[in-house]
Amino acid sequence: MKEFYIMNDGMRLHAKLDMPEGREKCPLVIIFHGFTGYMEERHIIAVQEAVNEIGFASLRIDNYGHGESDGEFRDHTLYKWVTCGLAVIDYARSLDFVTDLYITGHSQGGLLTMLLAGMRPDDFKAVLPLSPAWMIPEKAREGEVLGVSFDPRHIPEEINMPGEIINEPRSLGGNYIRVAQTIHVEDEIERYTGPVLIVHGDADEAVPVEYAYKADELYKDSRLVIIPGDTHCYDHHLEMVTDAIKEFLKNM
Ligand code: FER
Repeated sequence: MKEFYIMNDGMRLHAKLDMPEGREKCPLVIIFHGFTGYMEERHIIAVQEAVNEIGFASLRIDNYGHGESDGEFRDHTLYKWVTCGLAVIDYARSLDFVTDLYITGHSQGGLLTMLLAGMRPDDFKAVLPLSPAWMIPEKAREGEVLGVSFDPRHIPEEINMPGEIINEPRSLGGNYIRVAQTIHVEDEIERYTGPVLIVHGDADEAVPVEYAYKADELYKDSRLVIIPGDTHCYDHHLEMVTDAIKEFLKNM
């Protein structure tokens, strides 16, 4: 494992590169965590280990305002995550050993995966949004984030996130909402016509599984794997998630 920082406009993004055994050249999977998450979460490590096991390198990232990267949680927005994501892709493309590039992300990281795929449709052999929280922009326009309601036309300076869905209560700046309101995920779905694997638990308490069905319908070339009875972070059948990822990647 190699631990380092990728720079984006003077800010440090904490990164870990894990290589599969005995490979000189191989594909690379970029892996993003979700809202309030970080690269050492159980389900993120499981994805990393799964792809390494089948001969793919992995690049885990703590995104802006999360984990050991620079920036405050309160100040993060989807635009900041997108520009950091673009810097990570530039870095990954500069690596000599990389044959093909893949991108995956969980929840808000899954939404990020969908946005980046639409922005750079030629860069990825496939994209793998895991329980993607792609309702965030739509909900922000309707006046809701993480179950907290507000007036979508008069956005508060600060939203206090309750500690039920995320690990601890946290405060989020109004710019998060302002930015989210401008994003139209359907446009980015339309711009990416390559292979997609969507994985989602049908007892997800944070992102309704209906969004997975809807994304699967809209993508031109997607596979949907539903994990029966499982939660947002796959508390019950994480191995079904990693099996689906391995199976999909091995067939690329
Ligand atoms: C929300 C529901 C889910 C939300 C964020 C999420 C900011 C993301 C969860 C995750 O990334 O794990 O309303 O609003």
